[in-house]
Amino acid sequence: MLKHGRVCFSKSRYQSVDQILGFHSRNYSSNNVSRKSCELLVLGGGAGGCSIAAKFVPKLDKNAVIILDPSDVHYYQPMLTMVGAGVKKVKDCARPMSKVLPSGARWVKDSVYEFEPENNTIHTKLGASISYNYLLVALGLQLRFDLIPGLEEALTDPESGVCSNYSPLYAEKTFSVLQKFKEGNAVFTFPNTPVKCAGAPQKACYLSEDYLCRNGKRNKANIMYKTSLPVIFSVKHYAEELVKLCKRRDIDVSYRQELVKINKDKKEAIFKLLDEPEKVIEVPYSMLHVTPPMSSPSELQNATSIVDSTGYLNVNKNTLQHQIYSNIFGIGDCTNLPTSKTAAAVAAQGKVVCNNLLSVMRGEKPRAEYNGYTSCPLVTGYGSCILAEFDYGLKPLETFPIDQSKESALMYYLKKDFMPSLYWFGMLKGRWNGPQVFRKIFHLGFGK
Ligand code: FAD
Ligand code: UQ1
Repeated sequence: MLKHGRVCFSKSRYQSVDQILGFHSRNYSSNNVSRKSCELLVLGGGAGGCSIAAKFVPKLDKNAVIILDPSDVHYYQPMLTMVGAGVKKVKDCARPMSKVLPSGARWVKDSVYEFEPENNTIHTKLGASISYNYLLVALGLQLRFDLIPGLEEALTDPESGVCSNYSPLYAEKTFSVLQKFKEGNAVFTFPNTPVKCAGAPQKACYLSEDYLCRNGKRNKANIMYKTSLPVIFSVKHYAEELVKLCKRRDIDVSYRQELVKINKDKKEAIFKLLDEPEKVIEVPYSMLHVTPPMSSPSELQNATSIVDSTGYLNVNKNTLQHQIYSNIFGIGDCTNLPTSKTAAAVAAQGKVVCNNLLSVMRGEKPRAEYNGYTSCPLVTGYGSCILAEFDYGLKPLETFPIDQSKESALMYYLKKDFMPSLYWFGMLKGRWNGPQVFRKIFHLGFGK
């Protein structure tokens, strides 16, 4: 029996951003038809869902692909880091969903509510049922700002000094907090849950530190990076450089500390010491950049027959096929793939999902294998970036024939100016499968 709990803070927030931006839905299927069916049902029209739908539309009959997503807006989330630094605006990250989804697919503007995998059917929030021959689950992550008492109240107060690049609602506030900063502690947090783009909390910290330097306020600021993790970054090759960078720039890094409460009126953040769980510390702040706890979407967590014990879609880590239901595949942040959750990882997973789903459709075994490739452009300042790329074994898998653990201006401009086009015109059109081809060329055919 599937459960029906709904705790989806992030979705309602996203819809209000849609309204702020003035994007209105059009060109989507009517929801008053209560039963639909299709060859391929794609749950989620984000980075993974949109790119896979774009790959399959030309291969299948017209209207054979249905994409289910409630959001009017598709966000290029990696750009939110640059929004927080004042380099871009939220409107630069946003496009109407109707314009990015492939035109040969049917978009149903609704949310999955309940799964019935044994009958190849899902049920939606608005009461429709959709049956499928094949299912792709690409639901992303749910932001849980609500789990930290005082956080939502502080985020919506323009004078609180509390901000977050993780939501399009608050990313521009990061820059306004920086502009208003006079003196005191600037604190950056990393929660005690899996997150998307595990480098983004650090990027916010480095860019803010650079901003304060360039604006003559650095000597009045005490910069603190407080992470729940025991290390600054999971891959040693990059972690060593990042630790040196923090020392050089006088960024005070504390490990195994989790933000558990905000006292907005006293401008105090309460952290739990994870290795001494009975202890908390109170940290006064002038600026507080929060990376919220995250989880897989509630609807997915409730579908106990298709998720693992942590609530993520239970897929084979190499083939991306579901561990129990052979006609279900997963991609991206909502899966239990043991790699860092990024759009770059999704791009590399896309080719594997496409090849393996086509094999299964032909009655063959899935043979393509994903190696865990993921990438995180760790922006370290206005004009510098460390481009981390690695695999399941946490071994560097670098595209360019240089040591990418060193800060580079080229990687900064690649991230700021090239990646957005690669995303909108390559990845979302189903044409970008990650940099493997270039890695092989740059490493004269010897790269993995
Ligand atoms: P998403 O792209 O989040 O898409 C999920 C979709 O599912 C959404 O459209 C949502 O509306 C929909 N959905 C949710 N619930 C339901 C439901 N019940 N029914 C139907 N649809 C639903 N990655 C990089 O590679 N490089 C970076 O530099 C980088 N920086 C980042 C910085 C920030 C601040 C953030 C927030 C992310 C960053 N990422 C980066 C991560 C990247 O954006 C994600 O990993 C990527 O978008 C994941 O793709 P996805 O398809 O799994 O999920
Ligand atoms: C990437 O493929 C990708 O998806 C489009 C990103 O998200 C925006 C990235 O941040 C990165 C770094 C990659 C990897 C691409 C190259 C060229 C190294």
